[in-house]
Amino acid sequence: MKKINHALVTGGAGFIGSHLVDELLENGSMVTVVDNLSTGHRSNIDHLNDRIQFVEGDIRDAELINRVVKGCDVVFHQAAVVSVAISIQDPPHACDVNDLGTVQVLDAARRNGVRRVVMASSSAVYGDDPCLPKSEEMVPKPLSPYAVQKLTGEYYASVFKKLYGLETVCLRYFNVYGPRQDPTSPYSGVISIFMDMATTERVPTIYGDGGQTRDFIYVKDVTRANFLAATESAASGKVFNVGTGKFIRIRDLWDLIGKSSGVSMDPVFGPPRSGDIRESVSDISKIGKHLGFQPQVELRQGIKDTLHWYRSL
Ligand code: UD2
Repeated sequence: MKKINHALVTGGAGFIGSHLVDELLENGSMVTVVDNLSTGHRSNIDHLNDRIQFVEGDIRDAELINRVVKGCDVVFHQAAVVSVAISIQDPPHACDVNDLGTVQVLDAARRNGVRRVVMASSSAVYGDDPCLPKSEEMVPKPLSPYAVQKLTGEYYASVFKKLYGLETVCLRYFNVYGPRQDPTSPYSGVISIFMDMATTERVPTIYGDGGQTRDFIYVKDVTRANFLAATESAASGKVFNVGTGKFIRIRDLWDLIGKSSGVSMDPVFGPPRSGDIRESVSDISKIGKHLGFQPQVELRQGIKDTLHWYRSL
């Protein structure tokens, strides 16, 4: 297990990135954050102002990214256009950020002696494959520009390892939730939207019959997976699912959030969202075997903690 001396977190003012910064500081690392604040918020890292170096800037800016990566031994690449819907509305923009941006980050890393890059990938690469649970050996079937871009990032990671000896690890996140997830866009994570509805006593909409399943993982478990991916030697060159291996139906999720928040409201059912995936659950045996990772936060507990945060806003 290697220590992380100085980490660069791209997208470190975002939902997952900012929790990762918290985790790195708790583990005694120095941290630099680069974020263009397009979807991230300064408020996510305000509490760390005097403990990190924050650089407002874009990962596509080669001069900037080469400058900020200097002296870092690990890069956590979280910055991206994270919305599948936006990638469908504007594929060139999403491609520019998600692919060119990723190549700039990888290139800056290999030019400046970074030991390892840990990349945020997505369960989106599996598409709607009916085989369950989704395991890393399955042939990817991307269904959106976003999924293609995340898969392309994985291929670049593998090529940079082979060509330049840069250690890379790709983490395929399933549905991540927790404090700081922004509920304000219609494409925000469903847990953040349902929490917002529950705490303001508004009726949520369930798209379709609510029988679709998701594997929800608490953000702190995701940051721990990132930490292990950066420090365990067995991780280098590999792709891992980051999920819980458990699933819940969306209509049961609303019941759970309603119960936890003490509201009892029937949801409205709307038409299914186009391109919605029906079943999603991860196989986490690979990350368990190679990194010793096991999720620690049960959905019920994670929802309680997240609700506590939404109520404090
Ligand atoms: C997740 C990721 C996305 C991509 C994708 C890959 C999030 C926020 N998004 O999309 O980035 O990786 O997985 O497959 O993690 N729903 C409702 N009512 C609402 C909002 C959502 O019923 O108000 C449903 C929605 O139709 C879907 C489920 O809840 O069936 C989850 O939706 P989501 O947007 O949280 O995440 P998902 O799985 O579509």
